[in-house]
Amino acid sequence: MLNKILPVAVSAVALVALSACGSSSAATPGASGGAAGGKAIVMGFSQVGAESGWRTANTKSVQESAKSAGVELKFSDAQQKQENQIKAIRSYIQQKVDVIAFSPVVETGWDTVLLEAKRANIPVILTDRAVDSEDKTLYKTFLGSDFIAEGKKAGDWLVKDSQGKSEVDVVELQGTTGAAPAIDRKEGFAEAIKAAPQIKVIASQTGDFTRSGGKQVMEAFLKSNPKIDVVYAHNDDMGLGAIEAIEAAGKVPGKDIKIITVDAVHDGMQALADGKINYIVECSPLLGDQLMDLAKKVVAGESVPERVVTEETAFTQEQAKAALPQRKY
Ligand code: GYE
Repeated sequence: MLNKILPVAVSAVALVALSACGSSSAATPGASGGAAGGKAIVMGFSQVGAESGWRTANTKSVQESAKSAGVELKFSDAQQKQENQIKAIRSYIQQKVDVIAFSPVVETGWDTVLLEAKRANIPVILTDRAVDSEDKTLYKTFLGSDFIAEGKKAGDWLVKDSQGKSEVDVVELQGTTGAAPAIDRKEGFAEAIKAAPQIKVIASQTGDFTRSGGKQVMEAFLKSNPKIDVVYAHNDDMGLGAIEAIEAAGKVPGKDIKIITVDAVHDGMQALADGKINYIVECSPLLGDQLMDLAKKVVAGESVPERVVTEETAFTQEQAKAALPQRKY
């Protein structure tokens, strides 16, 4: 939107300057695009895709915050493909944007393009997901959740819930293969359930963070495993897909098979309040305001912390009922 508005606004100023004919208008230097006079920061943002409710809320947050912070946002959706993100970043470098922000779909394979940005003197901010790179100078800061802690919270709840039980068989629906939240949520959960040897992960596969992926993988799990006690899904959408598969198999989600998910987006919280999910670990998608603040600082050459961690909680069914009316996403 701002992309379109800005050239119009600039040409309007240029017109005024022209019609002022002869008088040395103070508006002219600004109109010709000089850096002085509070020119809006231009941010190139490469989003992962539109795979989940979380992602939709995150995109909305970034777009709204850019608008209210007066940041001109160039936005592109990579449809969950790394090659598309690399293309978008290269095009932002060519366009000489002031700052690049992106949420890397997977952790590895970014060094070359990030080096190109660094050589062009364009600062990079990682938002939501991390990259796995030795070279920490390739980006200024990383804003997002602690995904290992999220996985631990999910596991801790299950350890408590499994007290006194003889064997608890878990199937895991993993996020996108190679993505930071998939790797870390798996790791944190595995760490926590070590405390209860009766908990066993009997199957674990990716559902790509989508509802349809979660449904498909859960259908296959149900066919090949006669006893499933718990589903641990790396996000709400895959958990919601699993609910459909469980119901289609004639079982009751939340009772016959317990479900733990991560995110706490609206549809997940509704299913939790309805008793179909048993526990949700929150992961906030509302990163826009903090991202714009960091961008302004980075562009101004101010120092920023190399890691900014999002604050989050977790919800039981009762807590979801109480929280739902005030949820923003
Ligand atoms: O949990 C999931 C989304 O990177 C934290 O990506 C994000 C994850 C989120 O698709 O729903």
